[in-house]
Formats: sequence, C-alpha cells, structure tokens
Amino acid sequence: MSDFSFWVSAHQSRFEDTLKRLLPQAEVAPQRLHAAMRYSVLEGGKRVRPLLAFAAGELSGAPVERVEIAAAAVELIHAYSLVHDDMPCMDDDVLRRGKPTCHVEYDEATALLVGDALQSLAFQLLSEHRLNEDAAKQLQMVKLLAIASGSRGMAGGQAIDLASVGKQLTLPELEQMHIHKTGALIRASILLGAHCGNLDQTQLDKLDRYGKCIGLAFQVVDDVLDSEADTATLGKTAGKDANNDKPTYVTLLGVQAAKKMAAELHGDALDTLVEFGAAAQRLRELADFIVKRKY
Ligand code: GRG
Repeated sequence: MSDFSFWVSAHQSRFEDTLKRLLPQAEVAPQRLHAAMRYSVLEGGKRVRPLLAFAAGELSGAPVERVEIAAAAVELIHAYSLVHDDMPCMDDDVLRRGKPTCHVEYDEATALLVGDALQSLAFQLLSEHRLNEDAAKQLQMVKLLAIASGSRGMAGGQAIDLASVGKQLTLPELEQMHIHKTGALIRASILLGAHCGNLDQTQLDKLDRYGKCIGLAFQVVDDVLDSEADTATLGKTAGKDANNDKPTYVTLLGVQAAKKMAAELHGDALDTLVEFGAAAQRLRELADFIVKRKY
C-alpha cells in the first residue's frame, strides 16, 4: 500500500468514527429520522471533500480534531444534497452509494427532513466547537459554508441544472453551473480545512484557486464516468445525464476533449501549489486521485 493510500484509509476510517459520534444516535427520538440520517451519511462515499479538508488542514498546521469537525460539516451538507437530489422532484433516482436512496428506503417526507436536519447539524457543528482561536475567523467559516451551499453556491447550481434539462448550453454556461453545483462545496472544503490553521491571505487565495480548478475537474471526470462506467462500479445509476437529456462536458465536447480538459484543469491545480513545496504533497495526490478515479 502506498503512503498516500495508507493516509486515505486512515483518515477515512477515523472520519467514519467521527461521523458516527457526531450524528444523533438512532435510538434517540425521533428514531426514524435519526436512523435515516445515519443511513444517508454513514458507510458510503469516497469522502473526497473531507480528505481535501484534512490535506489543507495539514498544510496550515491545524489540529486534526478541529479539521474533522469542519470536514464533517461539509460532508453533512454534501450528504443532504445527495438525498434531496435523488428525490422524485429532482433527479428521481433509486440507487446511491450502492444502496437504495433515502426516499426509497424510508419515504419522501423522511428524505426531505433528513436533508433539512443534516444541513442544520452542519451549522450546529461549525458554531459549537472551537475551530480557530480567533472567533472572527470562525464566524467567517460559518459564512463561507453558508454561501457555498446556498443560492449563490450549490443550491443555485442545482437550480441552473434543473432549468437546463433539454437545453443546449454553451461551454461557459455549463462551467458556471458546475462551478456552483459541485465546485462551491469542494472549494469550501479546502478553505474550511485551511481556516482551522493559520495561512496568510495570499496562501489562502492560492488554495482557493486550487479548489476552483479541482472542483471543476471533479465534475468533468464525473461526466466522463457517467458516460463510460457501469452502474455497479459507480454505485449510482450510470448514463443518467444522457437519459435525462442533460448537457454535460461529454455531450458538449465529446469524451476525448472532456478528458483533455480534466487533464488541463489538473495541471492548473498543481501549478497553484508550487510555492507550498513538499507541504502540499497530499493536495497534489488528491488532485491525481480526483482526476484518475474510476467511480
Ligand atoms: C439538492 C441543493 C441540492 C443540490 C444537489 C451535489 C448535487 C447538488 C447533486 C448531485 C448530483 C451529481 C451527481 C452531481 C455531480 C457531482 C457530484 C456531487 C457527485 C457526487 O459526489 P461524490 O462522487 O459522491 O463525491 P460520494 O458518494 O463519493 O460522496
């Protein structure tokens, strides 16, 4: 096992325990809602956003106990977005992370509440744990996640996505959609990890640029995988975008050009890390992982 694979497994496993501890126990009332929240968050997912937060936290000298709270907040927002995205009123899907989606396993009303409650819990975590000595910086973290997940971030991107079905978008329009829908939360993961430590504004700006490039690369790769990989490998329904008549990098550019674009964004992301030297090695490895992933 490579040093990077070991780092990933160790963090994923420790993070799973953290999530189990932070989520309400299934025995606590209202039991069905709490069980559905745990079902939607635990035992699944690559945990890419938390891993990015951990790598940025290491770079900024942040204590890992703080970063894992920030990482949990981001992952809860991500899980909420997947639960809502899978509902019949949005993408209407039955499979997520290799198991039935939340509204299939439970019911629609429960799935709606799971998303609501996960979102609230994310902000509860960011506000009740000490994440930076400087209270103003911590408040900035709350604001950062709120903007990244709200109408000027992920939810806004989802609105553009829903409105784009059956339409021919231009490349800049597609990019705008994904910078918000997928990119905003990925960017926020990196900045939240970094905000648990101490970096100057120039360094934070570089990390933000890295996040922007890698967030978009993540989506381009997602589009390629949606068109090339099978349902069993992805753990979610493959070919969904084409079936739903959604514009993607593959439908707009073709597979080869989409792969080239992902490689260019990968290169741009690595360029932003040059001045950090060896301290940014994990972020480099995560960029490789995101671009070369198979699911
Ligand atoms: C409902 C407000 C709201 C937003 C939904 C994220 C999102 C916005 C929709 C998900 C649809 C989708 C397939 C987006 C493409 C990129 C993406 C976020 C894929 C899923 O993320 P992964 O691959 O999933 O990190 P895991 O399961 O590994 O956590």
